[in-house]
Amino acid sequence: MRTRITELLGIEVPIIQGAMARIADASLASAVSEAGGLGIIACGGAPLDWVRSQVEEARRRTNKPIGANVMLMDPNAEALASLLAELRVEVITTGAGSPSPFIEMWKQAGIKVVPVVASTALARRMERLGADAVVAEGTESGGHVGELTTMALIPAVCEAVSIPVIGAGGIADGRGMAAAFALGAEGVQCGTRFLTVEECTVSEAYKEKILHAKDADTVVTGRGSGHPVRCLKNKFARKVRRLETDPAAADELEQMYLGSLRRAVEGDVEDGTIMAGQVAALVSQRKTAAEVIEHMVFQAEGICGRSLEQMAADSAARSTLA
Ligand code: TUI
Repeated sequence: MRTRITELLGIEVPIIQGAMARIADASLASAVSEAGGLGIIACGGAPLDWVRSQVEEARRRTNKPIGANVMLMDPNAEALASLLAELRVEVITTGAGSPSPFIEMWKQAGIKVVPVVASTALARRMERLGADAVVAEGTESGGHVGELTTMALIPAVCEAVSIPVIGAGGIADGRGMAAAFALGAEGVQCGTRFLTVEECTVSEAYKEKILHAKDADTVVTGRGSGHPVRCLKNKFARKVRRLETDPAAADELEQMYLGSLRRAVEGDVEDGTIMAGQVAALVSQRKTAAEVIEHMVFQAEGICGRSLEQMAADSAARSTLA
């Protein structure tokens, strides 16, 4: 299957794995890449030597392109940006901020730069600074979220820029993929769908929570603090939401967040932050990364009637005419 995204990134199917901080390591990323998509090593919150070792491990496991993600609120972002330029991963995605200071360096290193955006303003700025594509991520996604829904954001970003757009947020199967392509995307990014795959090393307890989640089981915490995070409802999220109504509890909340993702990832799913998108409710089977990818493309092509590839070609033509 070819779209501007597969050609740009040197992959076989236009599906990229969302970066999931403390979760997406060489095991998951290499499995997704080996299956023809683009696997991404999530560097958020990780020490530099861990990042180096995971990129090296992914290289041992696959010869296909590998991506890495820089979470821009990470205090280590600058050092990480340089390390990734040195390691020459094929693709860098970014989140939770603007990667403006690093784009030039990454381009110089021959790396494809794909910022995740939650607004047309950032998408436009990224195109101007030389980004190769953008991920338009709606608020249905897990983790740090923007305000706009995927349904509103994808077409708005497609109209705002000429570089190809990857849709994200609320996409976990071929129905979501077909919808994203209908809105103008030429690729999709899925995070939550890959949480429960065999090659994902997150704790069994975390996987079980995703597998049993229902549609109304996610909540956004931290809206008041400027760091809105979508996660599954649990004891921890309920306590956070209670304290958020008390302005005097701001410091206590800050303390509570520290280490809360790590706790959930390691298995403490009552007293930690289980980041997940709204589509957790659609994820009820474990599968392998390759099975997820194969089924998604099969289902999306079944729905489209005409091929996804044609829809993407139409989107590409529209954007170059604009
Ligand atoms: O970044 C994400 N999702 C994430 S990052 C993350 S790690 C984390 N850990 C603990 C607390 C908080 C986060 C978990 N999930 N998605 C991409 C994304 N970026 N969504 C929204 C944005 C975004 C929002 C505002 C990007 C830029 C922005 O403003 C930048 C500007 O300068 O306009």
